[in-house]
Amino acid sequence: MSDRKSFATTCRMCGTLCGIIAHIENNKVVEIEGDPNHICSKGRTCIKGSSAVTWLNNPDRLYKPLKRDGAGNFREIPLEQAMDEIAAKLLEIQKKYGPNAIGIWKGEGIDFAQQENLARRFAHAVGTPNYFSNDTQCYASRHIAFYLVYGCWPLADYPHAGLIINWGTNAPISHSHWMQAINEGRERGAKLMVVDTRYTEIARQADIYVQIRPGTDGAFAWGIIREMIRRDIVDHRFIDNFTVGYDKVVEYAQEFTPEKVREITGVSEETVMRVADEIEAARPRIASWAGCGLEHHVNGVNNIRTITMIDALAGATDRRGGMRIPMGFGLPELTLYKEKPLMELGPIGAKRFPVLYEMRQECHTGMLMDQIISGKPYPFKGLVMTAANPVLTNANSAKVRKALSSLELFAVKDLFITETAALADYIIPAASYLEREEMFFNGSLRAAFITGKYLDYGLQTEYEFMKGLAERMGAGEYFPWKDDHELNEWLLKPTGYTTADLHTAPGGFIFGENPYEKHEAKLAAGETRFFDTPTGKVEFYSAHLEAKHIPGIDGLPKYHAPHQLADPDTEYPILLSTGARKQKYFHGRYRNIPQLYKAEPHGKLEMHPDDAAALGIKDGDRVRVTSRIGSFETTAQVMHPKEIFKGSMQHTHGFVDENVNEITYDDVSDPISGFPVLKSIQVKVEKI
Ligand SMILES: Nc1nc2c(c(=O)[nH]1)N[C@H]1C(S)=C(S)[C@@H](COP(=O)(O)OP(=O)(O)OC[C@H]3O[C@@H](n4cnc5c(=O)[nH]c(N)nc54)[C@H](O)[C@@H]3O)O[C@H]1N2
Ligand SMILES: Nc1nc2c(c(=O)[nH]1)N[C@H]1C(S)=C(S)[C@@H](COP(=O)(O)OP(=O)(O)OC[C@H]3O[C@@H](n4cnc5c(=O)[nH]c(N)nc54)[C@H](O)[C@@H]3O)O[C@H]1N2
Ligand code: SF4
Ligand SMILES: [Mo]
Repeated sequence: MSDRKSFATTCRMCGTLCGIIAHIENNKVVEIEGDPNHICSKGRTCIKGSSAVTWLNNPDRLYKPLKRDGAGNFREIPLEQAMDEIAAKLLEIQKKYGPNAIGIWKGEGIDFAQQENLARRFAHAVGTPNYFSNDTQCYASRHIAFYLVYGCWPLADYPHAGLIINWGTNAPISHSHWMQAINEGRERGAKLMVVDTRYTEIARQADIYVQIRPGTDGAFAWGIIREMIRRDIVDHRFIDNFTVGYDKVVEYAQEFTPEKVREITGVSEETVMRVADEIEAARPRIASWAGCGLEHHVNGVNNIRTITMIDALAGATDRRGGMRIPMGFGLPELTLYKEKPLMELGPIGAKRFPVLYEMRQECHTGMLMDQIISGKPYPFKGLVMTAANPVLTNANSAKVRKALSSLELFAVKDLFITETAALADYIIPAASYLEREEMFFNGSLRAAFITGKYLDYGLQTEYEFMKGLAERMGAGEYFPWKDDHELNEWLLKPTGYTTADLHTAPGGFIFGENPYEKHEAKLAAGETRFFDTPTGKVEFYSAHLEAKHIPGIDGLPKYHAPHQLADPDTEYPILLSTGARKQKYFHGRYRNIPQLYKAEPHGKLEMHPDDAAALGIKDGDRVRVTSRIGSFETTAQVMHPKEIFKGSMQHTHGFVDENVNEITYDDVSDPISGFPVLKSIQVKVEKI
């Protein structure tokens, strides 16, 4: 007899957090559909969301901990024994090499909110500052850019916008439910402008599509700013009362004449004028979003700072239809950076990338690999990793494999034996997102979302895993809550709400209103600080950043040509962009969902027909791609001339047989964020 039960919850097959209804029979998920009551996704899902049924019931899923034996084979061992042995080994390493010789790394599989903060808490609880995550290749660069300018990350108010600008992002594929809000705005008359090096799914829908030379968005943005100043279509009231550095902006922008912009970016003079026309018509209702297409360049942070300055100059900041300033929820701090900062223990990367550490408290995953191998400046020997697969996702896969294989202890928590888990000493099976209660918060909509433990296979949640290790390592006092549920009640306590309240509206529990123009209210109340930056104002110019004395970086986000243009390597004449998202996959994930894998089993090298012809390559030919880091083989996909910027190619990551990270550099990075240049790798391509 069927005992079918249905629960409204949040999809975690990617980070977009759509609302789903999970239908469960006999402790098994049998169907997933969209939750029409979810305030953002409104009933829509994507193919990954519904394919979770196949993924979560996959016969390869792990239910028993595994330990590698002397011969290199994995054998099942009891959970308690695995936890005891991992904790004992971590303690032994700390005793032998120092407390900072261990660390924890969380990946995109559990990104954000409490799961991320739990990993941070765990590190500091057991006495090491070494917390790592996928965010040294994702998001942190944008976070730094927006926080430098606004002290927060303002969110696009698409439904009320007059002009929507998307830079280096492809929402229909990467954040499909955001299209609801974009379309809502467009139905009300908003224009859509897309800036991308490739003619993407969203570019095909745009009113204005700007094809730009990779890594030059900053120059284009300065050209737009120059034209805004020339036409005097900036918001002087906002600028005078709420910003610093405008005079410097006016002076520097003069360099970026339309002719110069065309030379640098390949974007015509007419396009700059057309964009200024649209800004003039729509201001202040300008809502923009920067994707990871901008952050994976050597000048990423400054390019993002520049494009977001357009919004502020147009007066869009915290205006209806512009860029909403999010509000907090007053939750208690789960991390221990205040109680136990542990700076004296040298968080890895904090010296070389001080802004990354100061603004994100991220240790640097690329530098970790070097440190494991070299033992310098201090030995690093034990790593706990959860929800990540860096063998496929970090730059320079060969180095990642070498480093992770040489650890004295490498413990991985995952649902599957991934390419990375295969290198581990221990693998602990992970509970999935339908097997734990967790919360998500949207500060722009002031809404919270809650999930529940709707399946139970006796598997440890992330919280139970970290609590279990911390207790065995003598740091149990930092994990006093019995389980995720108790932890969530503690987190909610100051808000006056309980998890039961949130469960009344799993598709979005509204805490209250997030009013527009909060800076105006502050001014009216006589306050002098309006934004959470060092000056309390929107900072076009950051004295704080300038004082870091990073070579080549001053307070204004000046445009610097990316390395491939400033100092081109003639041996590797083609510019390879990597990692454009595929609808079916999520980074290294979901090739084990047969119906998705069958449709797209292999990665392909997208190229312009002229570049293909010059290399004697035809569509479908096998090719070898080589950079100074390594090489890999794949299949050529010759595009329509409009589809990709001539001279550049693109290959998505996450494919085992065509692993593009075999050739990505781990040693060229944005000097502010430390991000590797995953969108600008110099390569050569030959037909095999
Ligand atoms: N289906 C699916 N969805 C995902 C993911 C996934 O793996 N699969 N990953 C998730 C994660 S973790 C993230 S961070 C997000 C990322 O989401 P997005 O930021 O939307 O990333 P992409 O869809 O790859 O789009 C990046 C675009 O930038 C373009 N680009 C490259 N270089 C430049 C440049 O110099 N200038 C400009 N203007 N454009 C450039 C590329 O051509 C590409 O179209 O996606 C998330 N969503
Ligand atoms: N060349 C190139 N490389 C890139 C990028 C690029 O654009 N170009 N993009 C980068 C970006 S933006 C990102 S975010 C990173 C992502 O890189 P990773 O952090 O490595 O992300 P995934 O490949 O999604 O791996 C997530 C793992 O978590 C597991 N998992 C899923 N749910 C759970 C859970 O609940 N608990 C646990 N313990 N495990 C779980 C999955 O099985 C999977 O193995 O990749 C980066 N890599
Ligand atoms: S976009 Fe797809 S995978 Fe991502 S949360 Fe929504 S339904 Fe899930
Ligand atoms: Mo990401």
